[in-house]
Amino acid sequence: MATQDILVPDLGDFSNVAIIEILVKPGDKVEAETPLLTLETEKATIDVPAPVAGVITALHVKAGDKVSAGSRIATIDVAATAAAAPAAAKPAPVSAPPASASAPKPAPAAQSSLSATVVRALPPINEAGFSTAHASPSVRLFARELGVDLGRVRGSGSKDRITQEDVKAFVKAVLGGQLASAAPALPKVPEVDFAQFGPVEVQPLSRIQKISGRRLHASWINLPHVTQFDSADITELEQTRQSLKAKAEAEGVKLTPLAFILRACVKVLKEHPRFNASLDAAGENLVSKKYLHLGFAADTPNGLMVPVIRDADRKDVFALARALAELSEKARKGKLSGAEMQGGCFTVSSLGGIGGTAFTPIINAPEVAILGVSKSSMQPVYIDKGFVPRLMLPLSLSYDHRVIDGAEGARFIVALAKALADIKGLLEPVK
Ligand code: CAO
Repeated sequence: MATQDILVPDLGDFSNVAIIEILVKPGDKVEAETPLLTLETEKATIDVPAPVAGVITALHVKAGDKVSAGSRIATIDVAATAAAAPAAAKPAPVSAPPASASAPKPAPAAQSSLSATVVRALPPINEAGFSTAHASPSVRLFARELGVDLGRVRGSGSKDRITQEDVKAFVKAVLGGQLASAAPALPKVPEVDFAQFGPVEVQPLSRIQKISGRRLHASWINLPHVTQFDSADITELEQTRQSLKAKAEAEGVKLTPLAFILRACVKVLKEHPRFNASLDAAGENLVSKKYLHLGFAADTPNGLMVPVIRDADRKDVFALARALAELSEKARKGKLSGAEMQGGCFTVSSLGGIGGTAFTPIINAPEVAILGVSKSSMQPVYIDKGFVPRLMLPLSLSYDHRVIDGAEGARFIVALAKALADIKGLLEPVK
């Protein structure tokens, strides 16, 4: 047995870098350049490949450990021809190769029939989505070999990183019929050279617009949306809000209608727990959440953001108003942390401060429903054989029809309108 140690190669400016995935185990036979583990720097993920062929006899690190150039990561029993000096692995390219360089290679003639079946069954690779997917070079290579579009794979690693297991699970789901397979690609919008019709100016979308655009599009094409409309009588709510406004302001809180709307959502979500759930990746199980974090759409100079109010069910209207103000201020200043935008169960998008009578909000998937709120207005309402002026708030509830039936959607919005009309209930102390 001729063993040699494998060391972390020169990592340029990086040191003390976390290992996020170990790709081999003792006893594995590896070729030179087989990825052994994946490191994550602040800027990218890097695979450390085997410098020589052989059999891994020991691993000296585990996922989560931090390493620098020269750290011993594994011992390998090298093939007889290999050099016996300690081997420093050569890092794989730090970032994904550009789309053009990574175009799929023609399938070798000897490719197994399984791979060929997989490639035929899978949806075509969308290069834009593939290149921006969060995955290490080895996972990218693996996905390329199988013809998997990484843009469609949901990552289970830290920061939603896609692992090799996620790619395998995706392939299994497609082959098992749980996910859409090689359905025809979406028809393309015609490409037009606008300059031929008059002067134009090209401005890049902001990073946030690109991210939210991709998510909205994913939701729009993957979730069967239904939007249910209703309106709530908020006459008493508004009178009470006006009477409490000064007191709230003295405590530094701006009491807007949205705080009451969020409180009403909490009450109704508790009575309709199916709305506080998500489908799992395979679309086979409903994951019910035993917590209640509410997202709300905020219009910011950089684009649409959705801050999340944690444990909204433990907050009264004043605490909700305070959280709304703090998070929307942070959103506008671009100071929201990642954690402040994660974990939402249900989202409210309020355009009531601007105007409009109704709109059809897009669900913030994988949530299953979203409430759109438009501008309240005085309306003649027929009560006790006569028309009376009431302040009516238009509501639009979009839901995922795979999870919510139409009757359930209607029950939810009716219950919400009832909760909004009951100001005493909204101001009850939080249990
Ligand atoms: N009907 C009538 N008036 C309303 C109202 C409604 N439904 N909702 C709010 N208003 C009023 C408020 O009472 C306030 O007036 P006063 O100062 O007289 O009380 C005014 O409109 C402005 O409210 P606001 O916008 O400061 O506060 P808010 O709590 O209603 O909303 C926030 C906060 C962050 C949700 C909001 O500023 C925002 O960004 N909305 C846009 C959301 C969005 O873009 N959604 C679309 C997403 S999909 O593309």
